[in-house]
Amino acid sequence: MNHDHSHALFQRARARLPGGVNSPVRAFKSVGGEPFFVARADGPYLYDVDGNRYVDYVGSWGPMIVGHNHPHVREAVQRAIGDGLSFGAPCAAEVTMAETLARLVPSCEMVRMVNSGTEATLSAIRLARGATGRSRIVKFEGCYHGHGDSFLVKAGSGALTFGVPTSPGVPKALADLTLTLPYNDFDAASALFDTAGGDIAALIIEPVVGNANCLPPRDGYLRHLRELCTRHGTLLIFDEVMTGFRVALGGAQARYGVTPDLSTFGKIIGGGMPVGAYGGRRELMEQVAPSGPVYQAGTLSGNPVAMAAGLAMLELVSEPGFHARLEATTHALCDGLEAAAREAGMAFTTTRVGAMFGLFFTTETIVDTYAQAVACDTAAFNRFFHAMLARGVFLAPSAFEAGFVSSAHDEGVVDATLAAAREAFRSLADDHTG
Ligand code: KE4
Repeated sequence: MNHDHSHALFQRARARLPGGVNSPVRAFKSVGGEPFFVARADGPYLYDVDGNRYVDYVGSWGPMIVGHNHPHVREAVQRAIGDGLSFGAPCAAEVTMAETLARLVPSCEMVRMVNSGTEATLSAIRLARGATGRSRIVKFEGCYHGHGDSFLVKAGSGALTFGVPTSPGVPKALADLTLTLPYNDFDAASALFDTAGGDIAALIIEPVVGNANCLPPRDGYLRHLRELCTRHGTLLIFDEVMTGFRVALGGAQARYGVTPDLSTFGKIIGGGMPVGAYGGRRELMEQVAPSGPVYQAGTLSGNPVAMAAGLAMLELVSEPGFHARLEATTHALCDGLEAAAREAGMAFTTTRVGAMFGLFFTTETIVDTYAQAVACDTAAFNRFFHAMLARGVFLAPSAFEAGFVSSAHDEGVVDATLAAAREAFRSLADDHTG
């Protein structure tokens, strides 16, 4: 594959953008090499500036669940653009979005639109602290909730990838208010609440972890956290920025039957445009300005073009059987990858929840803890990443990210992916045997 134009662009980018990117995980720092620059995207494919085509399993990190450039989304945006880009005043589309989210996620009687997942989670935490009068929060090692100061403590995603789970610049006084727990550890959660439960404003969790690779919750774990929070007056926050509308139409809370007090969203609800949201019970949300004292605002919140994109995508994901078909695609992909690895004699396994999945180079058959994820052979993953990229398949450029399928990933696309994987695993095995 030729990458001359991407290389030239990356040289220019590094002169004016930190690391040459506008978001760290795009830089390929953990997998090595240089990122390709995208010229356009369509269906399951990305096309780079050198004319190379890739099957895309990143999907803009989750939003592109109906594939790129879907006509229903594109036409909705084109219509909205014709009426103007931004008003700074209420418009009907943001009311329709709020009503749609409340209908699809019944725990969200009210919502507030923001412009990113980060804004959604930091706003939800501020609301929880304001509503409870408490300051401490609990998060989980390896979970990533955006780059808000309170969350950059043992964080996942890029923070974990680059080995800086607790970022410089976060005052110790603030970091000390963030308590961390190991994911899927029932006893550790009980012990923490026994000692500090009365001081904890909120527990925020990715109900399915997607930022330390993909780690599903153990049976009963989310319910255990729900019971602990209820008992101690702590607000349970499901960060569904990634899982929302992906692991089920109603998100992880619908899939696992556990109702949080607050939920955060992003990605899919923007249809590819910058959107986030947080929501919950009316008596909580009415404490947000201007109906209540907890301040939060945003120039472009509820932007009419972004609302049009998100509403069009939510219409598509609401079609009967959408998530069942996507889950079947995920299983076909992951079963095929495991079979290809076995044929090549590689120690490899996968996790899959709805339309998201995780790839692990490990002898473990079940991976559902942060410790297991970080113990995997990341060097092998990095070699696999490049072996697949060279064969036209773009996986998440980090061993600590989840993968995503879309409704555009049809049987032919999955078969082509698995053909590339059989070659890639064989090349790894050949390298391994020297
Ligand atoms: P944004 O601020 O990036 O829109 O959302 C932050 C966020 C919050 N919560 C969860 C569960 C998330 O996964 C994210 C962002 N996800 C990463 C992917 N691991 C975004 C990719 C990036 O940082 O470039």
